[in-house]
Amino acid sequence: MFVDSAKIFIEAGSGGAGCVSFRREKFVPHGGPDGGNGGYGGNVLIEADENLLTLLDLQSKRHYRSQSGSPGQGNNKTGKSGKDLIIKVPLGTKLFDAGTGKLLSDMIVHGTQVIAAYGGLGGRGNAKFASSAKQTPRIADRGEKGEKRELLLELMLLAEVGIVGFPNAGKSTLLSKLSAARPKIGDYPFTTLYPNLGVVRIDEFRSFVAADIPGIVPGAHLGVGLGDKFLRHIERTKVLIHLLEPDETSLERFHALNKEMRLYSPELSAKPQIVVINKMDMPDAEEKWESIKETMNSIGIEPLTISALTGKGLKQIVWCVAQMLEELTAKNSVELVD
Ligand SMILES: Nc1nc2c(ncn2[C@@H]2O[C@H](COP(=O)(O)OP(=O)(O)OP(=O)(O)O)[C@@H](O)[C@H]2O)c(=O)[nH]1
Ligand SMILES: [Mg+2]
Repeated sequence: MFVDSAKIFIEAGSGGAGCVSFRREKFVPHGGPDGGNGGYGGNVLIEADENLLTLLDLQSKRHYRSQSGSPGQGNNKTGKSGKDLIIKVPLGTKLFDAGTGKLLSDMIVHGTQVIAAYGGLGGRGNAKFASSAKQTPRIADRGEKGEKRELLLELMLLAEVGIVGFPNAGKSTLLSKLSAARPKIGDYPFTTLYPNLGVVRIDEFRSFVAADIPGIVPGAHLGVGLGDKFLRHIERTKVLIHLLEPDETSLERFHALNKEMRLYSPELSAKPQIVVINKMDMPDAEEKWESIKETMNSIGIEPLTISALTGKGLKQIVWCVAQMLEELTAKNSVELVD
């Protein structure tokens, strides 16, 4: 199951209590205070892990607590620190404080760790309270409480390319032909119920990650179909492949999907798109193509044609995406120099 948001409670361990103790040795009648400090409480850490794909684990287990520090001991021995607790999340997870809504971190690099709740400090043992005026202190601190908070985690997939379209357009078929991903394919709408990722090879050295986004229909922003919740997974993409079936309503559908994206976020609809007419192997496709091309050209769009089923035209799409990604990278670096 694909889970892209979760709320969890985390609590870091408390510090161990300080110790009240006095040195006791034969022939030393008045040994001084030797109570050690308590150990630190363990922290709660969040770690980005490329092997995870969803936040499913966090939805089934919602409470997390790291170990507390051990109390200090006599002979000035500091208590053992509590162990840190590490919670792993998929790449692309954003961490928010659920109480304030503040973004704490964006976990995009494999292996990165952030401390989401600090463990408490250990309490001071009585040795720390000794002074010339008070040589036999019988007090020690309690350990400090560990931090606790509610965390909201939101996964936003990291893909450079998003494949969007109406249900049945062939998005999953296309992803399965371009990559090793094996999303479910079916001749009925809403076969795909959650986004799928695939790595697409351009050549020996280059590749990009593409996401197949479940079908969008008019009114998605109002919750029609699967709604527009999955559109957030293309917020980080650089290029969109807008997939259409070859029929009389292609242009209408093209505008309808763009409208849904615009309603979701103007930035989404401003992303560069490659418009692709799929299923060109169908018997009447060539016939319909002429009028589709004409209407698309009239609004300044030059669509590509493919058959995801037979593989025709797929190389061209990959090259076209590669070129666009390269141009965007070059453009960004020029902007940086400016
Ligand atoms: N003839 C033909 N059929 C295709 C082509 N691409 C996909 N199909 C068929 O169209 C149907 C839908 O394909 P999917 O890949 O599941 O479409 P989708 O866009 O992922 O659909 P949803 O997940 O429901 O949004 C399946 O029966 C596919 O076999 C194509 O190039 N030619
Ligand atoms: Mg699909």
